[in-house]
Amino acid sequence: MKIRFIEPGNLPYRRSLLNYFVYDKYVRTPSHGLLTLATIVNRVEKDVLIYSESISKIRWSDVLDADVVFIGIFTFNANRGYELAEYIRENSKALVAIGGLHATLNYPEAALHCNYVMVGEGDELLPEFLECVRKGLPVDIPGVAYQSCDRVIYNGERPVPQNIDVIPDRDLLFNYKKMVGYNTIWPQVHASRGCPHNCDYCALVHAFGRTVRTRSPENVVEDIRQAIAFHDNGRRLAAELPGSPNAWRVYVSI
Ligand code: B12
Ligand code: SF4
Repeated sequence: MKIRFIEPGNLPYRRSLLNYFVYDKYVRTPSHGLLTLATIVNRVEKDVLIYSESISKIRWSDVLDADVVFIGIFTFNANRGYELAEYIRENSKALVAIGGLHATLNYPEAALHCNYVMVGEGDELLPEFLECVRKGLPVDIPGVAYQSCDRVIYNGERPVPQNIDVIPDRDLLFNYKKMVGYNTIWPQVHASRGCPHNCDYCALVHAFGRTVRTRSPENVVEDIRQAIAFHDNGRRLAAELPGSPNAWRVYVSI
């Protein structure tokens, strides 16, 4: 099957001199979640590629003949994600599935714009989902929601994955390698998921839970090593660190 992932862009909030440096214009760090999921899917499906609108334009001739298109949305890029999903549904035969934090928290809304909404973390859900599609079976598995007539059917939550030791294959993101020399693109490594706190305004614990799950130290160290190797195209991102012209700075989230 031909599988494409899309990270929708995030427009500047308002065009002005003050937001000249906002994300997507000058800070471009593509989704670690989609890179992780594409890496997992690529273990069983060979034709897998991600487009991030913060890195490149989407090559529509490539996307519109895909079998399945996965779109990941946060709240700040949800509208753009819905716009892309509708465009793909109108112009291709691809199954369109939307996932990510915003879709997880608002699956009835997301269901209006796609064939399937994927609720929660996709690491174990995506391979199961693709297995159903491959075999032509109904996708009635936990973590999936969809619109049927005027109702939204939701198959219920699935347990969060405990093994999150995945090193993302950064080559799966179209044009990423070409862009890494720009100092607005930071290497990202995520060492854990979940948060033990429960701040009122934060959506995260609803999606990832209040138990912190960690990757193994060896896996994180190897990821940092690969992140540096991938981003090291001769132009050192952290060359400005005092006293260490060849030092590296990697965004590690714990
Ligand atoms: C790293 C990070 C950044 C980085 C990179 C962002 C990026 N493009 O990914 C930077 C520093 C650039 C950044 C900036 C911003 N961020 Co930020 N960021 C994070 C952070 C710390 C980690 C995100 C992450 O990679 N998580 C780990 C991965 C594995 O999780 P994930 O992406 O959610 O993916 C998993 C699931 O959601 C699901 N999934 C995701 N997509 C899909 C798609 C399908 C089809 C399926 C099946 C599943 C699926 O499966 C994945 C694997 O399990 C989160 C907080 C957090 N801990 O999550 C905030 C967070 C995402 N940021 C947030 C915000 C608000 C912003 C900004 C708007 C801040 C601002 N005011 O400027 C900007 C937006 C910039 C932009 N265009 O991206 C909010 C979003 C809230 C919301 N409701 O959407 C968060 C959740 C923080 C918070 N607590 O509120 N951010
Ligand atoms: S991730 Fe959310 S719940 Fe956890 S400390 Fe930060 S704001 Fe609070």
